[in-house]
Amino acid sequence: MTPRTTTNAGIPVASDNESLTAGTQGPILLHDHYLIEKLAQFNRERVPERVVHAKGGGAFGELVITGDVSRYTKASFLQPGKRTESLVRFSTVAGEQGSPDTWRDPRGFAMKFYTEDGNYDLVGNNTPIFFIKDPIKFPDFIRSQKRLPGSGLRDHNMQWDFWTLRPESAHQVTWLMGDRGIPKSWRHMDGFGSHTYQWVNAEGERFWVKYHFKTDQGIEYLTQEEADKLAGSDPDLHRKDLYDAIEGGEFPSWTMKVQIMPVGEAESYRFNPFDLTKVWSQQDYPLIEVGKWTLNRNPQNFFSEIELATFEPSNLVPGIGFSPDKMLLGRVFSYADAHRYRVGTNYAQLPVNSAKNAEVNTYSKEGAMAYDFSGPQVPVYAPNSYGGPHADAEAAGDEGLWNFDGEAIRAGYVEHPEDSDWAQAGTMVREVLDDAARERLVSNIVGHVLDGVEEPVLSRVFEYWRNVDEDLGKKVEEGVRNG
Ligand code: HDE
Repeated sequence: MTPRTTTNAGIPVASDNESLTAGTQGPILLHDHYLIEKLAQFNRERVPERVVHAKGGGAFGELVITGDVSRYTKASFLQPGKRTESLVRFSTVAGEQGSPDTWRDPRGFAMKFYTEDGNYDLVGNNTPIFFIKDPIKFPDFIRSQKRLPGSGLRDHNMQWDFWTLRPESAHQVTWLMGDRGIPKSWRHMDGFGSHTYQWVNAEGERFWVKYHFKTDQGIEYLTQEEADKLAGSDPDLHRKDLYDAIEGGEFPSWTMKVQIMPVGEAESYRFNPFDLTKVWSQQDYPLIEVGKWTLNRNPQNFFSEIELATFEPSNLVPGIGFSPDKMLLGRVFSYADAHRYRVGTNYAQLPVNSAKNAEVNTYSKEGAMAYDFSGPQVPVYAPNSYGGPHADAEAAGDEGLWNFDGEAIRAGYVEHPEDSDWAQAGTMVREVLDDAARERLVSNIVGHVLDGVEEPVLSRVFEYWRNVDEDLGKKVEEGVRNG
């Protein structure tokens, strides 16, 4: 026997097929409140899409710590043998909700760990670097990747105008235009925390850390031609691939590793270790295995568990802290602000976002859709004499502080000996890519530039790639000139 349809208030309804009218051809009656409820609710079914990373998908899983990094961090969920429930949302960056999964773009790799010390969010991408190094550029950067103000069309000339005017973008653009720019699926790509974070161990010693999630499925990518075809025939390819893999019991996993830098080495390192457009060489700081992260449960409801899922770099648990990476510090404000706007003041009370394995004793009160509340005996202010929650600096850890001084200034990062906007991109082209990958990189760049890039941007594109690598630049210019 199927359940009875009711109104939102649980009252049985007469029909889902006929509206209430005066006689068979009379006017619809205003007191057909069920008709009104259905139409009014329907008008309000969408929340604003994410201003970036709008198109995505996700799943639940768990992190199991198989290594021992206790000498670097006291974070409880990172101790040997610990098992922590997790949520991930993968996404593209510039496309709107209806855009194809196979557009060339970095992929969001947003992880939430429901730890006993509260939710830890590691909101990364499938690349270890980013296009810019100061958050003040982010709105400009994103707008240059989206749509022209007049026609509402995407525009490669606008993209290259921005990139060639901000040379720090070269490393990330080299990644983007190469094979990693279009992963075959979310299961076949690595994830990165990207930023430098701080780990603090039980003795209060501090380390700089970078996170890597190496796919156990192997790295696989789509060529531009394959991706263009699939954008039309199967625009939700990646969302479907992950869902079907998990439904079929083929649980994708990643091996979590970290690079560790003792805080004292940062100042003399050959690259500025806080500059998000740079990586730390794995010769200098080898990867250390931490654990196994497996996805093994699909969402029951896409809207409530994935569309309304919120991740914030400010959700750090004791034993993990911030770093002088300005991009990370800019994000600390932006994400919770975005959630208050997009989902609502009490977004953290939604089941998918709630700290399900920790006790929440917050003084946040009321606000729209307040669903959770403390008992009447709990004071709504601190300090108080009536047993209300108290802040505990010891438990909170030192939030990853660091030494700094100086008057307020607007400046770039301190240049380290080998810092340059081009060096690491050039190293990647010459030492990481093989001949075939270099050829595909040239062809992807040429194809992208031929689609609408014009002077004065065009000459800057050729100079940009010559700065990355002389031979690459030459090939790009030849390809475009003969295109
Ligand atoms: Fe984001 N980013 N971002 N971003 N980002 C958002 O938050 C922002 C950056 C990333 O699946 C927004 O909830 C600023 C780097 C992912 O729900 C917003 C800056 C990296 C997701 C925002 C950056 C990311 C977002 C939009 C420059 C990789 C999707 C909606 C300082 C390390 C998370 C939202 C999900 C989403 C701000 C740069 C990754 C607007 C200000 C670098 C994976 O708050």
